[in-house]
Amino acid sequence: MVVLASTALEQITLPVAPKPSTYFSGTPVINLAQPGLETLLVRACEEFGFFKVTNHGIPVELMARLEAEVVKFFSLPQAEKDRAGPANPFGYGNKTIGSNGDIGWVEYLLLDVTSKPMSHTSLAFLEEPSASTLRSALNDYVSAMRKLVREILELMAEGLGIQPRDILSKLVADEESDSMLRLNHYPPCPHLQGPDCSLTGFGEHTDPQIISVLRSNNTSGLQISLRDGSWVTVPPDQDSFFINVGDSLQVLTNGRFRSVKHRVLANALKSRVSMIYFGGPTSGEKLAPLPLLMGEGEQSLYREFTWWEYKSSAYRTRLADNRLGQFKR
Ligand code: GA4
Repeated sequence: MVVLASTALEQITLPVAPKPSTYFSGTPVINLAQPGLETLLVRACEEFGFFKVTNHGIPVELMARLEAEVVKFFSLPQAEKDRAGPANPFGYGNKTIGSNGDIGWVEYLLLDVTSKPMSHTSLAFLEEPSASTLRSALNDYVSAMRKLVREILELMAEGLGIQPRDILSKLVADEESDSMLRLNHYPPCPHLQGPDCSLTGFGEHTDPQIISVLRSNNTSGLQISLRDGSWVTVPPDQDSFFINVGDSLQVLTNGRFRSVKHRVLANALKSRVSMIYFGGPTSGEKLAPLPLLMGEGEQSLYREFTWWEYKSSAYRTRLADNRLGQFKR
């Protein structure tokens, strides 16, 4: 543990993590313009639960525009940002993650982007005229994310050989499908200049939803856990998206796809900005292994539960907890 005391009032103790490993060169890359990518996609979900998407057709200007708005927001005076908080779970949060004691070297905005247009359920500060450019960038970005997750889930169904093609994508395509956007800012952490430690920005966890789409600036920090339990650092790529298989997709595939454990380490010198779209189902959606994916005599690893049931139980856990454990048969 390291104690950071920036002022007498602000004292925080954060877990230290091993120094970031060298860059991992094995991240599967799925080129959306390449024919026959479905097989690679399925293999990536089985082996890593994680892959990078290139040739996605989303203009880099759209990503850069939201990033610039996000940087602008996090550059506001602390009192201004605090007006959008405390996150509960939506809103502005600073170092506190969730409500069960997790902390990290991060500040964030967590937004419920389920309804369209977004302003219906979002925070009051987003309604203010001063937030209009942020709101517009968010709306455009979220529309692009909705389309991308549908496309990826359709390719997954194709790769898995299950029909109809929208068997997975329809789960996130309903107007009421639970979707969130997380905008994270990991400030540089100069206390870290020592040789062999770094600070946890966002502790290890899996995402409860079906699928998550992450885009970050070119500052490293994201690590994923491989099957053998080792942690590797993913080289950042601001023009691509990184996809995580979430717990719900692990359940739907009866464990064939792996919900990837990941975390973020703070950087000593550069700030990291990431935006993550989480695609979940509607509250009442029943989650259980898809019968079409079950082999002869294959036992279901999980009991059936609704997304609401899973989400409410997830929100009572700590980041590193094994959330699916209690839903196993
Ligand atoms: C992890 C994935 C998403 O960031 C998130 C997180 C949520 C939160 O920040 O409020 C949780 C975390 C996430 C899982 C366990 C609980 C809830 C923090 C936490 C300790 C928005 C989500 O849906 O689940």
